[in-house]
Amino acid sequence: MSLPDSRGVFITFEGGEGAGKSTQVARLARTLRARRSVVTTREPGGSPRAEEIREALLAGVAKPYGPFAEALLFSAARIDHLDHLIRPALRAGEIVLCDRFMDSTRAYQGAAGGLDPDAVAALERVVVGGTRPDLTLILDLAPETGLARARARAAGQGASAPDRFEAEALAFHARLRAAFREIAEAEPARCVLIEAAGTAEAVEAAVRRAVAARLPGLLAPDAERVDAA
Ligand code: T5A
Repeated sequence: MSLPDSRGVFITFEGGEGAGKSTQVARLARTLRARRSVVTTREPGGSPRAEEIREALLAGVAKPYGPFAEALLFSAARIDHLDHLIRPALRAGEIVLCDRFMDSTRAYQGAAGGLDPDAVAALERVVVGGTRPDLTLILDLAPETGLARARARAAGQGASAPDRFEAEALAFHARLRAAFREIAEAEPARCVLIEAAGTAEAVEAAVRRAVAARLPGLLAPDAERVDAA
């Protein structure tokens, strides 16, 4: 369900570490910008105050307090992000492409972190309310591959240590993948599972197909083709 006064379109990208979400947000934004005004954003973060909370979360500041405290901090960031960026952009009729959103809390703090699903659902109800994504693209990839991609990128950027969640054991990442797949299965009207093991171009083509099929007003069917750029 979208905001009652929303004229925009809200698309979220989800998946495990290094699945290619940021890459695909940028590629879809480039395609859509030819037609409509697009805002790209991310969670945690997306607004100045939420970006401050992001730093603390990824540094592991909340980890000792457990998954409920972490979920509360992700929620605090989400409230600010929704109020200051997402809802205003949707009201202005823009397309909002968001790298992670509420499904990451379900998967990371809930399914993989062990937080009671009722607590996750209650938080979602009060924090997200009616601002549900119109479409969620879940990039599905073996965690070993995603973590290797994330590590290679970090090495290229001179970063040495993995962040709070990259540092979790492989079993945690396997639970994450299963959780995202379950979300896609449980909410087929909102979610599309995208096979993310192929090249960035192949994944982009799958993303375009999903957008053209689910939101036909945004992308003409022939826009599924990825231009050789
Ligand atoms: N979190 C977040 C929670 O626990 N709860 C929550 O509620 C929320 C919102 C955010 C962390 O916070 C957690 C989840 C995360 O652990 P982050 O740094 O934003 O931290 O982490 P990620 O969202 O996982 O972002 P990553 O950048 O690690 O992954 P992406 O965006 O999925 O991947 P991307 O596009 O940056 O690609 C990674 C590398 O692979 C290459 C790219 O060039 C890049 O080098 N690549 C490919 N290589 C081969 N083939 C392809 N198809 C490729 N696509 C991209």
